[in-house]
Amino acid sequence: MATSRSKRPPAARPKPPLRRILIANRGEIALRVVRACRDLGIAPVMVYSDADRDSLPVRLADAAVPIGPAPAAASYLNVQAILEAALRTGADAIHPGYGFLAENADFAEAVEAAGLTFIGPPAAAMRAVGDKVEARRLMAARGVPIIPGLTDRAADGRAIEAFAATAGYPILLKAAAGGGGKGMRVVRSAAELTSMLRAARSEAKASFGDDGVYAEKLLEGVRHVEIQIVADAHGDVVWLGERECSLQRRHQKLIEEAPSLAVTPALRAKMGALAAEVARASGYRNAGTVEFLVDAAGNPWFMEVNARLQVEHPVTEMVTGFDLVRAQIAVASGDRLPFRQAEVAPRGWAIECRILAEDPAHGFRPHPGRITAVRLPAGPGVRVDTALQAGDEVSLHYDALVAKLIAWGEDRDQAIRRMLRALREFRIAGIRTTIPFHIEVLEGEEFRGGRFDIAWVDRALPGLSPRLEAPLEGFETAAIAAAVEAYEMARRGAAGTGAAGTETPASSAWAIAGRRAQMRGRPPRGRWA
Ligand code: MV4
Repeated sequence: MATSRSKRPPAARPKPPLRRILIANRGEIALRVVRACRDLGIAPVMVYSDADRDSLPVRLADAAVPIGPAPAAASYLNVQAILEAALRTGADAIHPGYGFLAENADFAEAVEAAGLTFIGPPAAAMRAVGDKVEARRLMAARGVPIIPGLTDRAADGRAIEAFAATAGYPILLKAAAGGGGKGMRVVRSAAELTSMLRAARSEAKASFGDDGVYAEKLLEGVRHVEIQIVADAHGDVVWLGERECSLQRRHQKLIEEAPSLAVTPALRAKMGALAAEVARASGYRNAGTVEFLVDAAGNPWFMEVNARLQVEHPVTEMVTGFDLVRAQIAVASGDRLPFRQAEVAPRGWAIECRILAEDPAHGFRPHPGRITAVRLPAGPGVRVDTALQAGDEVSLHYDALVAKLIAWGEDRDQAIRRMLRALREFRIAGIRTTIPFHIEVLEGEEFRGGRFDIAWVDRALPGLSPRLEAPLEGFETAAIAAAVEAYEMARRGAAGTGAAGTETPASSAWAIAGRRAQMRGRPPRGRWA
């Protein structure tokens, strides 16, 4: 798809370059933006909650302003405190990261009203894609294939029943104001419709303050494939290829890769052109993602637009070589995009594993705690996006994402090998993480053969779980060694060998552990060391 300059808006007023950017976020994404600012000679300013005072992005920023207690509602969602911090520190722009206020059109508007630049899409574009029913109508009118279904909010069950009568069950009820899976209900027969509609409406109301619901045909055996786009204020839209995001659990993505095994060059060109059309139709600017479901026949179906930089943006950066945060800052400053469509030539393969503070051996239950030590992987083709430091507390106040591990290779096999190497080097002591899950998946035939869809993780987990038990922590190994030792000595003592308890035989568990540790020049720490 050629870059279109046909409907170029009036030349944007030249803006002065940005000198100070306030980062309204925390953790790895805040650090990612701090680093982009440094690379551009821009001063990063952080805001932080009481829980993040000693965090790495706060330490590395030029200035940092406390904005409230740990709960996000009182800090990272506190619009007034964030705007005041920006004005007080002389920032001229705000980068929202992802989550928190990133897709809040009222926040984007408030930032601009305060005379600051919002580094993200215009509020109007956010609103145009934020209502799923409006977005479906808009995209259908532009020839973008939408999933078969209603293009109006259902007033009652009748319109949905009429749709199901032609399309057939199962259907999927979705929240009009929704996204991300909240308020969704599968309906498998007419008999279920009334109760499912009631449930979808109340969940939509609770999640979005809007009980509007509509229906689509349920697509099964599909993959989630999304296209990265960047649009500037001069009418240019560039698409940067796809990301395969099917490996997820309860709408939390776990592994992403670029490119997707399910996308041929022809499908890529088609989806890229569709994504650029979605951007133009909604008046989009800045970085964004157009999500599609791709069915088994290779047809793309528009799902929704994510009006933000996404967690998984590094895989696109690794294969394209472009810095997406730099591109965001450039277009927010009014500059032209730093790359043209003809310069986008993805190379190799990139995979991202999301390292979460969750225990995959026990249903991915949250595993907060104090980080006692971190050993980061590195080496050829390995990137780690994390703000984690020894001493940090991983709390339940925020997202469970503690690190993103990204591996690049000339081909998918090399990327997988490098990822496995890096996963095995990685140590985060003090909490359980999803690292063992990633190792199991990447070693498996199904992932290697590309045989997965959006339901794969849920199907595969029962088979993976027994192999996910975390190796023992050092102190656990020591405790077991002590117990075995006590038992052996008691047994020898009872047998009348004499010296039990007064010396440590060379063959004792403690002695063996101690000698192994000496060989490595440090105290015994067990398998996790
Ligand atoms: C669907 C679908 C199947 N058919 N729509 C999930 C979140 C939101 N973005 C829409 N989602 C889905 N919409 C139709 N008509 C399946 C999903 C879906 C899904 C999509 C992508 C990645 C993971 C998913 C997990 C469950 C359901």
